[in-house]
Amino acid sequence: MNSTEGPDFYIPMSNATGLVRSPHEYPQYYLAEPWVFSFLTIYMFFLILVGIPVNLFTLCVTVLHKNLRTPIYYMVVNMTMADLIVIVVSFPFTMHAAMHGYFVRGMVGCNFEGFFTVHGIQISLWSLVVLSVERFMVSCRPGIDIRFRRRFIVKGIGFSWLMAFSCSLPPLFEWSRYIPEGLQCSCGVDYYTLKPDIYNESFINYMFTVHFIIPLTVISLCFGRLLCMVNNDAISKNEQDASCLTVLLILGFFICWLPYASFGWHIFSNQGSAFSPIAMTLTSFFAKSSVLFIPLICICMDKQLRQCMVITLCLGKNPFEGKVGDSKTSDSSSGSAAPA
Ligand SMILES: *C/C=C(C)/C=C\C=C(C)\C=C\C1=C(C)CCCC1(C)C
Ligand SMILES: *[C@@H]1O[C@H](CO)[C@@H](O)[C@H](O)[C@H]1NC(C)=O
Ligand SMILES: *[C@@H]1O[C@H](CO)[C@@H](O)[C@H](O)[C@H]1NC(C)=O
Repeated sequence: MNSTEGPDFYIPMSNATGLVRSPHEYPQYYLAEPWVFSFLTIYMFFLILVGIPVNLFTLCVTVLHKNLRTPIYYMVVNMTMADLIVIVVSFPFTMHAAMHGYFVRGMVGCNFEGFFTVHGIQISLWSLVVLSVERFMVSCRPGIDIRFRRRFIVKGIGFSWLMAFSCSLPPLFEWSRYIPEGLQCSCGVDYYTLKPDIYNESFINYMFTVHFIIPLTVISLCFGRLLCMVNNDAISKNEQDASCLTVLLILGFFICWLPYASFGWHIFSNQGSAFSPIAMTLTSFFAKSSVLFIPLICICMDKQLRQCMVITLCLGKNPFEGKVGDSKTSDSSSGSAAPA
């Protein structure tokens, strides 16, 4: 046996030594040294501390500037909102658990943490799908009506929430389940057991097909077209920049999530084999850093958004003097929206 199973946990360590304890009741310091848990606590604290202001600032600037009312920035609003939900609602649970070395809040906390993490991340993933399709349409018909594109994106936002719910809700209703993973201080879905009574196998297959392979395929089909739009002088500079930003957001997302997704799939398809709990936790906590990459990519790579940020930070005065078309929209009220 490579593992110890309980009714609501699966620990990747044999209980031959008699050390293994339920992660809902006892610290898991036999899985890793206490300093590893301290490190995870500090890391989560860092993500919360940086993630909230950076996402909030990006969200406020994007909402406040009228010249940012183009489809891609609608999606930026949707994705930063999803990030904020994950950071504010689910990260404090993870940090608290890492601080104590086990899931202090029991199954309720685990469900809460798992649900909001999966939900938020799925919103970002499906937003990127909708965005890729929208970019693809623009590349086919550059003159396409902006009102049509806006309606498409608004429907796409609704679609992203719907798809996210269809991935995050089932484990709460006994189609699979949320379960502590790795060092037992964060929760993911159950890759570890087949559990026929909760149809676990079918859920994991469904999740990886519908919520990973299909979005990945759609994005890949559009990706070549997106790359062609970057630096293509046949289309307007703004559309080139939007495609460039989309490409970077897609790369950021998959860099964050591919290690975790492949590890999860590996565990699922090799039921019962030994794996390192620390490696599992590393990929999962690395994936959590994806809440930072959307605003950071926007700030570092998108000139238009960065200029609007500077205007907001300068309390509405435009230091570029006319380089950004619509500076009237950034009156003094937008300055007060910037966090101190
Ligand atoms: C820290 C908590 C984590 C990483 C919780 C769980 C995450 C999942 C069950 C993720 C599933 C997936 C998503 C959201 C998007 C990429 C593919 C995926 C199926 C691995
Ligand atoms: C592991 O073994 C010890 C000693 O036999 C026992 O007290 C403990 O409950 C076991 N752990 C689990 C999770 O079953
Ligand atoms: C334990 O893990 C090893 C290596 O991953 C594997 O070969 C073995 O079959 C596993 N044992 C059980 C009982 O699954």
